[in-house]
Amino acid sequence: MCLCLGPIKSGKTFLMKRLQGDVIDDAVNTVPTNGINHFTIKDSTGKFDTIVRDIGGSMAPIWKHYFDRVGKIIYVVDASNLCQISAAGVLLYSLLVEPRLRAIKIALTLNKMDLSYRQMRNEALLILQYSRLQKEATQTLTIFETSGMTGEGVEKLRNWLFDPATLKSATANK
Ligand SMILES: Nc1nc2c(ncn2[C@@H]2O[C@H](COP(=O)(O)OP(=O)(O)OP(=O)(O)O)[C@@H](O)[C@H]2O)c(=O)[nH]1
Ligand SMILES: [Mg+2]
Repeated sequence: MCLCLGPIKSGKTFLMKRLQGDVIDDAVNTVPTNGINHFTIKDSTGKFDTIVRDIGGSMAPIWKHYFDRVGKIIYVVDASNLCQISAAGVLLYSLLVEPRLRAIKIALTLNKMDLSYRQMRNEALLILQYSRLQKEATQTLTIFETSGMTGEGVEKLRNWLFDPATLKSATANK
């Protein structure tokens, strides 16, 4: 099972809609997720699919109830929200120290990269205290730069989700 987590309004639901292949236009508006969305994501050939559970940022205090049998987490950070990035790092740290998540793969996703006032990758990683997190992490972290709005980085994220080297551990835990 794969979870999609991150602070409120970081763009999780929007990004999952994009990954699922929903039509994104001006009419697509997301509402804050006060619960869980399930998205069916297909691989690039369209032959295989997997379910991603998108849990609202407002539910962070109870994310831990959904950690059993998790193999992967897509952790979404809003790179345009300077005030939120360091809090996102603290929240990520709380996942890294969770015993049930010790051996998982994490896609650290710097999102909303279409916005001109976003933080650049290196600055965002600095604010997240990434090098410190990485030293302590037992998990494998991979960094992505994405935009649910333009679709940037979305195919790379899809390939990570279906990477044969990591898929086995994720499906074994399904
Ligand atoms: N410019 C830009 N805006 C985005 C992007 N992704 C999401 N947004 C906007 O950010 C807002 C929040 O997006 P959501 O996908 O609902 O955020 P969320 O992380 O699911 O929020 P919660 O469900 O509250 O945890 C919406 O108004 C989106 O239109 C993006 O890549 N670029
Ligand atoms: Mg949401």
